[in-house]
Amino acid sequence: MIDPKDKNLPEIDAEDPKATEHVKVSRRLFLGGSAALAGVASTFGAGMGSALLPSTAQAASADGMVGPGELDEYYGFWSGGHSGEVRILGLPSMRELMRIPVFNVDSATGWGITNESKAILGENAPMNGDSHHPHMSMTDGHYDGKYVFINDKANTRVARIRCDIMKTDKITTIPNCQAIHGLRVQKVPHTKYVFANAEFRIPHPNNGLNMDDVPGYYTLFNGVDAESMDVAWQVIVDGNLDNTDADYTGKYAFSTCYNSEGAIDLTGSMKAERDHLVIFNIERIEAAVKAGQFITLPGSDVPVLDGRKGSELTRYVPVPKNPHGINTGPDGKYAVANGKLSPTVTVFQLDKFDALFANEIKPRDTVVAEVELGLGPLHTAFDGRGNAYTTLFIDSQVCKWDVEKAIRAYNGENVDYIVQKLDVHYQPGHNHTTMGETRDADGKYLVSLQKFSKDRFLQCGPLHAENDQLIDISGDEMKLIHDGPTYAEPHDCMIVHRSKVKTRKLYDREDPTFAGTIAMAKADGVNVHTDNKVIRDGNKVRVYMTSIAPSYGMNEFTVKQGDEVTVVVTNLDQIEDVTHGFCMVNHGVQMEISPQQTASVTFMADKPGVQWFYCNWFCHALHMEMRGRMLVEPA
Ligand code: RUQ
Ligand code: CUA
Ligand code: CA
Repeated sequence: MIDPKDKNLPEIDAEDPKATEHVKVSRRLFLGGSAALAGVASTFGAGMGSALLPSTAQAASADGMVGPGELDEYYGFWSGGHSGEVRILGLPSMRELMRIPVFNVDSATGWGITNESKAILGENAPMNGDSHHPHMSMTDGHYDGKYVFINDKANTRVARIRCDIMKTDKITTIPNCQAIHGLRVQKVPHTKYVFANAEFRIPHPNNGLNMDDVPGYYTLFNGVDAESMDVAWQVIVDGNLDNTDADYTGKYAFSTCYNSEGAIDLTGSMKAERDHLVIFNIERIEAAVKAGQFITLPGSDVPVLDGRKGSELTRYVPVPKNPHGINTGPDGKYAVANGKLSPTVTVFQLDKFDALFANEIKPRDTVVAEVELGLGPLHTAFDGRGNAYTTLFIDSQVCKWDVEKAIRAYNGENVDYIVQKLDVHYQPGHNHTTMGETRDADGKYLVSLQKFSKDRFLQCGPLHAENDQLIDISGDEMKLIHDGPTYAEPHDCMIVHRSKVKTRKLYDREDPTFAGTIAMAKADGVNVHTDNKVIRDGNKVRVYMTSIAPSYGMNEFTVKQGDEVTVVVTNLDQIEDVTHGFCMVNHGVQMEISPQQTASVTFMADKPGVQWFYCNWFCHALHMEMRGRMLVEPA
């Protein structure tokens, strides 16, 4: 299963007894060292970073078991739903490896507390979020390991995570709309745009003067520039926007709509037998922007184009009924819309879209199959062998079906297109296959994300975990191999082979996420990598300190009551995994400082007397002793 030549494997050769011994000795020294104490720190110089890597490098066995110390084959990126974060799981073990705070406050890392994270979040940013759809940037339809993008339905934002450090580095609030839901990337030729659906229709301008003009409400489809994270353009649509996907030519993106009725209540949004898929012609949108055929809406200068029915920028294809997920197959031939209130999926043949936009065929001529699978189809995944896997929410099943056979059946042939139905527990929403949203779909595993776990786990009160199940799809039959409880509420996930992801072990000292802090230090005449200094600037005090396990470069500093204090800590340790923290007791601040990182936090020194600060990331045998005093002189 694992290629020993895989560049991503640890540098230490597990077969080499000396290397393994080296690891053991280093680990013992590092975690247990009671001799040498402070001196231990200085023995960990540069070049020993690899000493802490696992000593074994076998991966999963065929049944999905990944033993202690063994590495997973895939990174899974899970949205955190209304927790607002993104989580990284290893597959097939389903072990949670990391959490990436995005639209939430994170006490452990100081996300939402540090100056660096506040600069990314924006001043006065809302600190809640609802993240649904994580998707990695692509080049020519392959994951390129650069970024993961994620929507925030709660506060109409799109965020970007840098995959080299697995931290959020940009967040954009989308103007003129409410609730970004569906999000996908342009797959080909590369991710120039992140496509983002604004779900809810609102009046324009939304100033309280036209709230009763419900037919006049509208919403917008957004193209966000993946590099600058600026909104490049917005397209007004009929109906609302639910999920979205893109094709493998780079020409089209398409979104489902469940409220073509334009209703403001539940009954109204279920009236029509068919809603629609709206297809966006990216080239025409770009040309229209270039030609200046746009308006702007109050409050932003983003070009806004009219893509309502009759526009040359869009086409509307009727689809039954309140459709939800839209998923492009890895061969680029078809996309599947999932019927939700209809037991059907609708299969679009993507190479017909050119003819549709040339007015040579009718919208429904792009549909090559519309077949029944079961109750409540929500999302579809693919294995790269011609099979599709659709979640059936109401039936609590995953339905495996053969796409080509479904097309033949739709054309009147007597073939059975359903391959297998597997019970899942319970009520699945999204599902995802390994590499399944790229050209590299490898058909090994399917993850089915269930909204309910009911009796699957020990009870923990009225609130239940969700249940993410791992299914082996490598053979002819789907086999359920793992139950994975998750906290509220992963909506979606995305599974990337580990060969696609290259992370840093230490920070680059010039990393842009804290470049502003280093520039501030320079202006103060401070080199954060060598200096321990206190700079007074009126009633603002900037405290620059280094850290090497197990001590800060400064044992104490003195300020006056009422000062605004900014503490900047630079972690000089060069050993992988030796992260320090900084917590000022009774001041509501703490943060992570990983090796070679600089981080800062600002607070009011409003209490006179001795105020202890300490390191809150376990870094050394003398971690408890890694502390110091802020001496606050009374006003
Ligand atoms: S949605 S359960 Cu927010 Cu992706 Cu379909
Ligand atoms: Cu430094 Cu704990
Ligand atoms: Ca509807």
